This record gives sequence, structure tokens and C-alpha cells, in this order.
Amino acid sequence: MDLHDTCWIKKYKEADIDAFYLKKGGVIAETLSDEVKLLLKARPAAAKDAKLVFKLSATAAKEAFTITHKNGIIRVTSGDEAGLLYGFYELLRRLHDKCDLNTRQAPANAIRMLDHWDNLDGTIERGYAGPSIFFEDGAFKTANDRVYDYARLLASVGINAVAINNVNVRRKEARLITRPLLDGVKEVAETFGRFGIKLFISINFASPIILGGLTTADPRSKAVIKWWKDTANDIFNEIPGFGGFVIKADSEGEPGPFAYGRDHADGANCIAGALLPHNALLIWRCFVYNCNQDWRDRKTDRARAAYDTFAPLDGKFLDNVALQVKNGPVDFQVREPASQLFGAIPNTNVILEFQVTQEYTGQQQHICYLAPMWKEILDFNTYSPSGKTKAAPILEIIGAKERNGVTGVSNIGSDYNWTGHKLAQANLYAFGRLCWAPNLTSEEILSQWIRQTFSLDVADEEILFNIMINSREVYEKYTAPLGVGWMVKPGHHYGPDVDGYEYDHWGTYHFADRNGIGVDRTGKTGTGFAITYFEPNASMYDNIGTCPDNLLLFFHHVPYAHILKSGKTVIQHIYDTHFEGYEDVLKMVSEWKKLAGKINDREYLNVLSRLEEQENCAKQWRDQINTYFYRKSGIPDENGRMIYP
Ligand code: GCW
Repeated sequence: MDLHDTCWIKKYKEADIDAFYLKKGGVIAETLSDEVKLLLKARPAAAKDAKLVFKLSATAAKEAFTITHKNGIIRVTSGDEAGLLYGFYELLRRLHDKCDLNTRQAPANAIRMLDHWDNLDGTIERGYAGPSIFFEDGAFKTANDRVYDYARLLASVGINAVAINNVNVRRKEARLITRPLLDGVKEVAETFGRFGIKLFISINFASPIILGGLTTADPRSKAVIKWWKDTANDIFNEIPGFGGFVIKADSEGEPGPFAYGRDHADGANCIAGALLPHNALLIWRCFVYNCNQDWRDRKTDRARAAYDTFAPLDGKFLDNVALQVKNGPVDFQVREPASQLFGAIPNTNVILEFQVTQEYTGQQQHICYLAPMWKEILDFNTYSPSGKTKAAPILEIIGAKERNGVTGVSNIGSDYNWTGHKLAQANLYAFGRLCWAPNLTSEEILSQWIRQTFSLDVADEEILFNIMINSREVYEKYTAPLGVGWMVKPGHHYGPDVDGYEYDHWGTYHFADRNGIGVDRTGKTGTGFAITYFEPNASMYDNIGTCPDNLLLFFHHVPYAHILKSGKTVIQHIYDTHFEGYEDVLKMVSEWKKLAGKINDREYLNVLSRLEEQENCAKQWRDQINTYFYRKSGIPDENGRMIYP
């Protein structure tokens, strides 16, 4: 089976794409591929006989493209081949959507990346769509068409970098940067390279010990510095277009510079120095916090950790280091404020990290269209004084530099439809589109994806659109309330367990007692996290009267009877949203059933079976949360609905 039949580019399959892409110079496609011709037929007469011209232009910008449609000629122009490719896909989107073909576009972000948490044995950490497409049984998969298909899929939405292995780098995976595994890396890098995508490998900070036989990985050690240089030289001899490394250091048990009394600038610069002559990038993750916290300690705050570690180091990193910052200060929860690090490290390259894989948002069993959440982060105004204007939204900060950008933890695996849950494809699509053009709306992107993926009439498209567009809000309603997060089963993170992490060492608490709930992160009585933001955000969050309802419990510990801006008490809000969230899921199920016979059986049943799981799980969430808070507070539901005592 052609795997593209299962996703959004099926409607514009084009056998010729690779051929034109590999040729240097302008190519005039006198004969259009059948697929494009077909699409053209759907257009008004004027475009039917159009000639397609692809042209590289020395004066045009790289990756950017112009499409013009004049006198029967459709011309795609770019400064490089990747730009032609992006232009081609944009053209196909426009033909498919029957809209004006003339456009001029440049990507908003220089780095548009996906991270894979794939292990050499083929498992994927937080993967919900089958085993790895890259690895199995300790080696690269052989005769693997899937990588080629994936590269093409990613190019269709403008992705230009991929890291293929887990940031938790075990001893075996550490060997990816040396032979013989490096041969496999080379092959994958070449496949990706044909689609303008740079390959990155996640590395282990202790590699000089693990691979080099040294007794230390101290970033100031001459032997260590030399080992990284030699290793980088070897890699670039083999793979000249290699992208660079990703590293998780001093985080959740991974080794890092702290062991040697060094800071993260020392650590990063040692390795980045080895990459610098090759013009390659070191992506250094900021997910650094104390994961051995004592739950009794109310002062240590995981939400502060990345900021406290990295803000003081601003400006101390080499030019080819980019700090990778998760969208929120804790960990990819369904609702978190934007990380306060954005805007706080103006003299450092920064990459925003989203989680496309749905670890905390229903694990590709629940429908959860994530674009609205990503948009909130991108649009968040940091008010960083270093911004050019008073407005310094995150999307401008990350769009401002050549080594800035966006990355996402990929949600794909070997499943026939790539993402396990058919509708989770929309997240991969939306992620790519937002990396390219963060100003697109969640609605525009979703409509596009639906039109390109299914062949539905307008009324049915609307049914599907309505199921998906608010699905993140629905998920939020029946899970942890008002921004407090977690309450998931420890370890795998699926399903409700209100106190699952409450007395654990991960720094993720809700502090519910008989009187109230929430984390006091205020300046006066709490951890001070709120006031690490720039004004006016600091005051807005710090002040209980101005803190938005949906983040109230992230910032404040309040009594159950506290009245929200909505006019409801916190406890009544908890009950209402949990009853509503479950009802919303029932509605999703009945709406989806209306699409029976309109979508092929395999896809229809794929979604239906997952919706059944979502319904059961949402019910568990509803009842466990409601009962938990009823037992704690003793306050009954105003509307007398069933809460199990
Ligand atoms: O959210 C947590 C995940 C870990 C992950 C970690 C990280 C790869 O539960 O599985 O490790 O984040 O981002 O490093």
C-alpha cells in the first residue's frame, strides 16, 4: 500500500516531484503529472492548460518562494531547491482549495524541526503509533521506504530538520555518532537531505567516557574537548550536510556539566566548539530541574528551574548553540502558562519545543487538536524589554534569528496511518504549518487538513470540524482543573490518578486539602515563580484578581469557595466542567457516527474505536475527580448530579 493514501498528501500524489527536485537549475515541466492535471481540471478554464515552470533564482531568498499565474503559465521561483519544493506543495494546496495561486511566502522560522524519542530497539518513548520507523532490534531498519515517505510528508509542510533518536540517550544509542551505526545515520541523512531536511542526532554528555574511554566528560578537560572535535570531524567527513546534535543534560538522570562543577554554558560550548567549524548546531535542552524533590518542601518549584538555570547564562553561549525551551515551565500539560524563559535570554538562540505526540493530552486515544494551544503560546506577549517594540510575542522572538525556531516531539510511528489515531494527523500537519506561518489560524489549518485528507461534502466537513476544533478544551474540561496539571497515572501518564504524583519526587503537586487546592507561586507567600515574568505579566499572574481563571490553580492556592471570574466557585467549576466534558465526548461520538459510510471503513472504525476508549476514560476522569473533591471539600454539587460518595 502507498502510505500516502492514508494522509493529507494523498490527493496530490505526484510521481515527478523527486525528479524535478534533484535536477539543478530551472525545470520546465512541459508535461504535468496526471495528479496535477487532475487538480487543474477542477479549476476554472483559464488554468486548465497552464504550463508549470520551476525556476531557481540567484536573487531570491533560500526556502522562500513565489508562485505566479499569468498567461497560462504557473511559475514557482525560489532561491534554492527546498524553496521550490515548498512552493510546489503550496501550489498543490492552492489548486486543491481552488484559491488564487499567486503568492509569495517565506518561512517565519528558520528552524522547523521534529524530534523523535525513538530507541534503537524500535520502541518509542511516549510513542502511540506503533514502533519506530527508523530502528529495530538494535539497528537501523533495512530496505526502509518509510523514511523516504516521511521525509516527503514533512517537506509538504515545510519541516527542515529532524532528530531521529530519543533525548534520553542510553549506552547503545550513544554509539549512533560512531561507526558502524554512523553508516545508517548517513543513509537516513541522505534521504532526508533530498527533501531539504537536516538530520540531527541526540547525544549523551558522557560520550567521551562511554565511547572514548576517557575517565571524564568534564567540558574544560583538554582531552574531552579534543575527543568532541575528532568525533565531529569524523561525522562531517562522512556526512557533510549533517545538522548537529541535540542534548538533554543534567535532566532526569542524564549526565551533564553539573557533575564537574561546571555550568551549562561550559557544557554546551565544549561540544558546540567541535561543531562550529562545520557550521552545525548544538541544540541544548533547558528541561533541567530537580527530579528528586521532597514533596514536603513547598519552596522548591519545578516551574522556576529552567529559568533559574539558564537566564543568568544569557549571552554566554557560542553562536551555534540554541537553547531548546518547552512551551510551558513544567511539562507539556494541557494548560500551562508560556515559559517565562522566552524573552529572558535575548542574547541567546532559542528554539521553542512543543509536544506533538499526545503524552499528556490523551495519547492518541483521545481527540485533542493541539493547534489552539500552540497558538496561545506563539501569541503570548512576553513584554520582554529587549524586544524591538513593547510587544514581544513569542512568535516574534523565535522568528527573529537564523538559529532560532520551533521543534515538536513527533507523533508518528509505523502504524499504517502514521499517527495511530487518524485524527492525530491533524496535529502533525498543524505543527508544520504553524512553524512556517504562525499567523495562520487554527480554524484555517484544520479546514485545510480536513479538505485534503477526506472527501466529504461541506456539511460533513463541518461535522468533523466541529468535533475537532474544541477538542483540546473538551479534554481540559474532564482532566485536571484550572491549570493545576498532572493528576495522571504515574509512569505512563494515561488516565486519572488525582494523587498519583502528590507524594512523589517529580515536583508536580496540587496540594489539595479539605479547604482548598492549587500551587502558591506568588511573590509574597509562594515560590515567586509568578514574578519571574516581565511586567505586566508578573502582576497579572501574581494577583489573584487578575490571574486568568484557566490558570488560577497553577499560580494560586485557593479555597474551594473562591469565586472565579466566571462567577462560579472553584468547586462548582470543577463539577460543572467534569460533567460537561463527558457530555461533550458523548456528543463527539454521536457526531462521528453520522460520518459512517462517508469515510472509508478502516478510518471510520479507527476513530470510532478510539472514541469509545475516550468515552470510557472521560467517564473515569469525571467520576474520580468529582468524587475526590466532594470527599475533600464536603461541598455538594449545586445541581444535585450524581457524584459517587
Ligand atoms: O514529559 C517528560 C516525558 C519524558 C521525556 C521528558 C523530556 C524523553 O515524560 O518521557 O523524556 O519529558 O522531555 O525529556
